[in-house]
Amino acid sequence: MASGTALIYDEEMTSHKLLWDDPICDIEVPERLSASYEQLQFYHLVERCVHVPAREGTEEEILLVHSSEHLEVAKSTQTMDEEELKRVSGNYDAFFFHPNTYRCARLAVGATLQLVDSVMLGKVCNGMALVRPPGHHSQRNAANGFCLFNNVAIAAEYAKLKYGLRRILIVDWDVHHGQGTQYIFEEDPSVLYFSWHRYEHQEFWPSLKESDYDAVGLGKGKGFNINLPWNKVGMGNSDYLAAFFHVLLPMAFEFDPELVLVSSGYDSGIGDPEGQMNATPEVFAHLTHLLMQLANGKLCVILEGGYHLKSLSESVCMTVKTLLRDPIPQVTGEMAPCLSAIESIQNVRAAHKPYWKWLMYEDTSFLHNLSTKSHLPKKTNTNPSTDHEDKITNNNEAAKIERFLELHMRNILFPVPPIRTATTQSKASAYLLPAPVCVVKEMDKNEVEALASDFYADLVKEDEPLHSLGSMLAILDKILKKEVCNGIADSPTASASVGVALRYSVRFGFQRVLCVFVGDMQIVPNTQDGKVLVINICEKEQSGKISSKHFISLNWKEDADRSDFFSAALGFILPVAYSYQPNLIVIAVGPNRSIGISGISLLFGLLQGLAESQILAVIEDTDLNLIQNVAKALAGASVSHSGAYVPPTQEKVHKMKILKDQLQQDWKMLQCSVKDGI
Ligand code: X5A
Ligand code: ZN
Repeated sequence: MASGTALIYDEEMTSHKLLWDDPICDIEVPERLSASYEQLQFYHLVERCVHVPAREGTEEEILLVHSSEHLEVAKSTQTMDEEELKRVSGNYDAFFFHPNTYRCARLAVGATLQLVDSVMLGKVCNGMALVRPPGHHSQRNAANGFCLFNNVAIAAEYAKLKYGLRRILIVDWDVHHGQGTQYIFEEDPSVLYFSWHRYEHQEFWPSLKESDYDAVGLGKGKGFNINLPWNKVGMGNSDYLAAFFHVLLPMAFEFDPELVLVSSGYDSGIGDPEGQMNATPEVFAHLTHLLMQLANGKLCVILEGGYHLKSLSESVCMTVKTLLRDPIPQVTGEMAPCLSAIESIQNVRAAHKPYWKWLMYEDTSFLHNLSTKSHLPKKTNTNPSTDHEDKITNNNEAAKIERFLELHMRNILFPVPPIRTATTQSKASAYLLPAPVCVVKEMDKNEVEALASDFYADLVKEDEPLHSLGSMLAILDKILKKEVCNGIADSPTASASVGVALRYSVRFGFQRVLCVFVGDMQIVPNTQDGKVLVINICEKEQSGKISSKHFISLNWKEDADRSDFFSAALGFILPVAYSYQPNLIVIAVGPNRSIGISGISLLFGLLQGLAESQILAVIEDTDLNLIQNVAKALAGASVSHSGAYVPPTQEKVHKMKILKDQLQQDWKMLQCSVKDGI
């Protein structure tokens, strides 16, 4: 199993620069690359990565995507004087040539392919390439939007050819539409292309009809092109996360890619003059983390845009830190997508309904951007947060960016516990648990009594209390002291142990503890004060325990081997959890589990994006396979789910909808349509 993160950077790519006045192109500066790299050095991230050298992409590789005419024009610019360069540049929409541009563009291609090779050959698990010029606007026969060769598109063709890959996902989180990439793969079902982009009803560059949500691909490629147009500026963390939960991730899990490439533009981040969006650097940690759950962790991140040097470089650092599997900082801001974002999400889901099984039973319908074309009548109880525009105009831009940086610095420098995963399962760990799992001693009778005797009496039967608490308390104590990040405790009575764990952590000072219980749960902890949110995943509705804001009963029974739980995990549990923003997560796996190991490990993987990855697992089952998989997921090893996922039945989709309708007022990240919420 590959581990490690590759970093590719070659200073020579800073030599490509604008030689004359051009107010459109003058933001694409060499400092974008050097500032990002220097910030990585500042946070000591460079030395933690595997250094991989760049190389020049070969002509043959460039021709995988581009015409020989295009290659020849590019090649011919090497010996041109300034006047000629200016003239050739003028043939394209927003591009400039420098005598070294051709060389840099070949290095950008080669760096990207080096990254793909490192990941595909198992030298590393994932990585990032810092390249210039960027690629995603570049087309078969044309430079465009600062891009000469389409680095990511070439990488996808290369991976198909060299490694025989049949399913590649390209996630384009740059704020511009990668129309070049769309054109290249429009008819290709082996490449799923997702792009969100500032669109403003076709007002924003490149102002194309085919950037809208109804461009779903052509011919055999129908359904494999996903456009999520943002029709307002000011989109933020919650809008981006909602797009992942309700559009990209379910499609990506159904698609089941063998490799994920990110067209990683940070002009979608706060402060960027092009994007005018509000997402903070932390959100890129979350997006990265979520994508790491796919393709067995094989994730290649390739730089595209990003023009606010500080925002860009901090976001690059968040991305690389996450690839290195550091804990994920909490996202800031109210967790509720805005109305315009929900409309876009609703429209793209409706457009894709014919092509994706997970959408088959969803009742999607087009909204056609009512609120943004003409204004929706405003009712008093607006469900989604109001649109961003008012907020933005009222806010002093500079003060806003100052605030984000201050919060961000606190976030990125937060202490990382010296040990990632702890367990008390010494016997199993000796030969079964993955290496980074550290074995700690259970608490003995006296220690348990000293710590918890005043609040377990009603939870634990007299003759067995210490047995069930020693392991859990030892791990929880280490998580609370930040000596470890997460851990697995075994307990013969999981519900009782969890009851004690919740009381203990609330008394310790945690304001929000998320407790996910898989299996039959005997004891419902007191959730009245909102300091605990329980999600109980079980086979049957338990009598008298109907869902309320802080106790959610999710009845879900899976087939033995094939998991349909991904749809509930992505479309329900994650949105609720992100809305709640827990400080600690307790996941209990009890008896009579209704979901399989694959679903459970997915849950552990996904939830690590929350609570700074502080998760306590309490496992009643002694199934070693289960324990091993949970340990792997907690230790940050990528878990293979390949082929395991199937779409949910109509009955389950229906049940989920009822629950969503009931809870979306409280947990706003659940919203993905506006027609009945407002
Ligand atoms: C890679 C990238 C933007 C081009 C903007 C032209 N290109 N107005 O972000
Ligand atoms: Zn861009």
